[in-house]
Amino acid sequence: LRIKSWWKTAVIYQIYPASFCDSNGDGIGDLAGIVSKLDYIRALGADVVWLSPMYDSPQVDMGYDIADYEAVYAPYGTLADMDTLIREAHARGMRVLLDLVINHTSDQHAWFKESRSSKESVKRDWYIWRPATYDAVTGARRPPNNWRSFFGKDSAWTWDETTQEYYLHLFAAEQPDFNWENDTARRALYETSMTFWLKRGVDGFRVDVVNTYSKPAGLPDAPVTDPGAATQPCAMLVCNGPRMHEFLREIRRDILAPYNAITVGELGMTPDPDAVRQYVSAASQELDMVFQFDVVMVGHSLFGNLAASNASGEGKSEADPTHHFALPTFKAAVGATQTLIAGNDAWTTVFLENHDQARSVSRFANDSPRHRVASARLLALLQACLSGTQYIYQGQEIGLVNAPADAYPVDNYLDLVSQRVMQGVAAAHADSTPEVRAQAMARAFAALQYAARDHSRIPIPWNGAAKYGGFSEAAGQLAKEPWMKPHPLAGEINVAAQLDDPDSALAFWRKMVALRRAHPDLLVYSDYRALREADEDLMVFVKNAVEGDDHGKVLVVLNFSTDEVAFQVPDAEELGFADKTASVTFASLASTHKADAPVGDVLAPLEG
Ligand code: TEU
Ligand code: CA
Repeated sequence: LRIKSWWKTAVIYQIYPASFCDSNGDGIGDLAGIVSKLDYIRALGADVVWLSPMYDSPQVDMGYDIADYEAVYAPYGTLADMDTLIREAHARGMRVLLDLVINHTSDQHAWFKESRSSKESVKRDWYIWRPATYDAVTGARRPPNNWRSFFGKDSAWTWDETTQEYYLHLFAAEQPDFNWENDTARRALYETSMTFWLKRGVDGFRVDVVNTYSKPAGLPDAPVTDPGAATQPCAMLVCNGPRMHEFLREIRRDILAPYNAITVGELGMTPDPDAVRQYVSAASQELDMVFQFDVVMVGHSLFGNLAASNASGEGKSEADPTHHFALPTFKAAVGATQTLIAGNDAWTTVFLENHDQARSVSRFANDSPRHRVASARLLALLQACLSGTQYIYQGQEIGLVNAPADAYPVDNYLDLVSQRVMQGVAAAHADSTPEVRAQAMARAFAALQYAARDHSRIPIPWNGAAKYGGFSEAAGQLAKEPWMKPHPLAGEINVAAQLDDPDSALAFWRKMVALRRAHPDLLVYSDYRALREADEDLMVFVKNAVEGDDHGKVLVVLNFSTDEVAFQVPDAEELGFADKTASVTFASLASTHKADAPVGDVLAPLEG
């Protein structure tokens, strides 16, 4: 039997503050803009909002570099605006999650400034400082170990002139890693990042890189996978360190439990399902749910390889940037996350997008003008029928696609990861012929067009007829240009155009959310069983309710190809009915590729 909780059937809508809605026309989204759209989010059927970081920050990594946990980034608003947002959400029966970024702070945080000021500083040990090592032959100064930052190919250590030591940063140099081994530091971090906000009424947190706080003892070198390179990928070594579970239990017991606050952890680099379970089984008393990376990593290797491709530009085959994976790979990844729930009390999430991922229609389906609405519907139906807590990322509900290459040049990409990819390829080809260099740059740009984080960060087009796609609609003609160039397709894909269109992606998403709410036992808490796993066109699965009023099965058939595909309806045995001779009644079966497919037909519980 499944343990039931409000947050398991919740639908959580992620907001990226800079790009959601600009209320005052300065070109940057803000908290007042979010409040003005709460009714829109509620009408979609979502009952929780998760805000990406809105804290004071120099914005080197769009707020994932926090300078003050207890202050709001001024362009977004004030603490009073946050209080209003929390109150207005609660007044609508909605809950609010904040982003908890505690692996690192900004280098502009007062604690780090104090830590780097002197080796004698009382906060020196709040970050991870180590002396240099020296090359035995040349005597050259080298970092304490060979770890490579997750952002690019450079060392995870930066030399500090003032105190003549290196500090560790798994991400950008402006994001120094916090020293979780120091008890005083850890408690101070809990107070400022969590308790401060719990007292103000937030309902929980999305926990950034939730498995990197505890570092391996002695900070050993990472295994050499890239001979010749000075630094090495260290992800498998630094993730899931020895004290991780202890820290998460401590947070839950001492900080979150008194407020009944919930958590969803961002759990990358943890492919082993047993390792995942340790974080999310109810018995562990750590996190309530996690984002697994299985699905969003599908087709991502072109981008990943480029980011790490060597000086001669070698890497995996990048010949065809339009075809990145076969459907069975995607289906297997979905299946891997679904089985987490089966047979025990762990829980997972359902998501295809977030602020680190390009748009799902472009990545997993077909974003051509002819097929993109059908693709958005297809992916909405898929997600509505998966077990776990459903997340929708802003703009996903209107079927936004990646910015097309011809209308969105490389200069429009502002994310530091994208810029590092382009700089890395340029540097690697500094001595290549112009022709080879141009080819490499074109290939890198194709990778950005497919997988860059920028696509999901483009300002939301609220109204295709208004200036800048209506991102700053409230300010009208006085609005400044948004911080990122508007979406080139804002005229065609925008909220206003979909609000009253029953065939739109938005209308379909609303129906899917309602459907999921109407059938929690069948869709949210049910067991997943894949059929026809090798089929390259169709995704076919059965959901089995394990209990409840709508005890039964549902067969889900999704056509990912652009053609009509003949489908042989499974018999009772393939559907998994105990009585193999049972006669199966199909209430209906419809293709989401047909824009006129009535939703009532899309889901038809089967009684055996
Ligand atoms: O992301 C962690 C993470 O794994 C990403 O760096 C991911 O590998 C990358 O985006 C793929 O291109 C979290 C946040 O979600 C991300 O926005 C931050 O940049 C990062 O942590 C550092 O805080
Ligand atoms: Ca603004």
